[in-house]
Amino acid sequence: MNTKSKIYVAGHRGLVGSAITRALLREGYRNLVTRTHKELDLTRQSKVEKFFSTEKPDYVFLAAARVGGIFANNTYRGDFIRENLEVQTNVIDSAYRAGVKKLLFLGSTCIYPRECPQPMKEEYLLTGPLEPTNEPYAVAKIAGIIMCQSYNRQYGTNFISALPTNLYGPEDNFDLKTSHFLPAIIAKAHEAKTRNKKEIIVWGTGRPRREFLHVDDLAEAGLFLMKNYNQDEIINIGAGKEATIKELAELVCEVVGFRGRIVYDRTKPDGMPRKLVDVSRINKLGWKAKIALKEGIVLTYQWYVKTTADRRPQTAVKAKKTTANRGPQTAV
Ligand code: GFB
Repeated sequence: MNTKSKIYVAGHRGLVGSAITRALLREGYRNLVTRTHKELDLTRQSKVEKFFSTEKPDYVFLAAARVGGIFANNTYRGDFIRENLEVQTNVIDSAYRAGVKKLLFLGSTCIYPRECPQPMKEEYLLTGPLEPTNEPYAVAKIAGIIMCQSYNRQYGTNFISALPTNLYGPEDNFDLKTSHFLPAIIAKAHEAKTRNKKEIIVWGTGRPRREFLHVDDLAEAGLFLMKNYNQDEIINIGAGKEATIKELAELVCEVVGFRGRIVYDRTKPDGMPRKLVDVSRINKLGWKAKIALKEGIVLTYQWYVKTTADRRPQTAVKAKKTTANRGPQTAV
């Protein structure tokens, strides 16, 4: 991949795709191809085929997906499996047909077994039952990985798959019904602080442990793998550190400046007990995460206040249609 290569970033407006686009531009890549969801619906096979046969990109970052937090995954189960299967099947197959030199497919660490030994090594995939709340999403993502590997074996393509841990950063979704944990707590703590509320509600017991990676680190890793990794096997991308939901919620409240109570709603699911990835494979290749968690949360909160929070004074749940609040379809 060189600065003149034609690169298609699928899902360039989402959390991941926008970070990859920023990283590519920072590194001098100028021949980027993007399409908004309105311009190209990736669930429509014939449209995707036409786009690829016309544009003929050299490289593809497949960052388009139907994504969301634990509630969205568990509620829109049919949409999550259908849309992800459609989008990834259309893009991967069209990329092969159009002669794309290399494609990066992004999975997620929630596709490892629910009771996976920790930290989760790449070889633990498909060794046990999945976490029920995100099974449809996980099955779709696993299908995408196997599809890339199968195309490599049968057609000689170079389609690689990486598994990022839980991500956060600018362009995240802050809608409380569909968002992931970190943006949800930022939005809740900010609203409580600005409205002088005494408490915020955090779902579950606070006991699950999560690892978080700033999306700009993920984008750097994505470019690194596009340049340096040509293997069939999946590869983890993470920070290699974890904390409990309780510790993380307290850290977010500290950054936001909310000093009230944190109340745990135990009627809500905890999801996977732990999800720490083993990052030794990517570390050995020469990539390491750089952005410390607290620094990353500060940057994300600043971005949220600047772009989103001030425009939605009513309630944090009724999100307006700003770039940050397009809900779970953001990346598609
Ligand atoms: O980020 P999150 O929604 O997804 O939830 P997962 C992480 C943890 O935060 C769970 C707790 O234990 C939740 O119970 N939590 C506490 C909250 N308060 C909140 C809140 O207000 N909102 C949310 N969303 N969570 C997802 C998968 O799992 O991970 C996806 O469902 C995806 O498929 C993603 O792969 C990376 O980390 O549990």
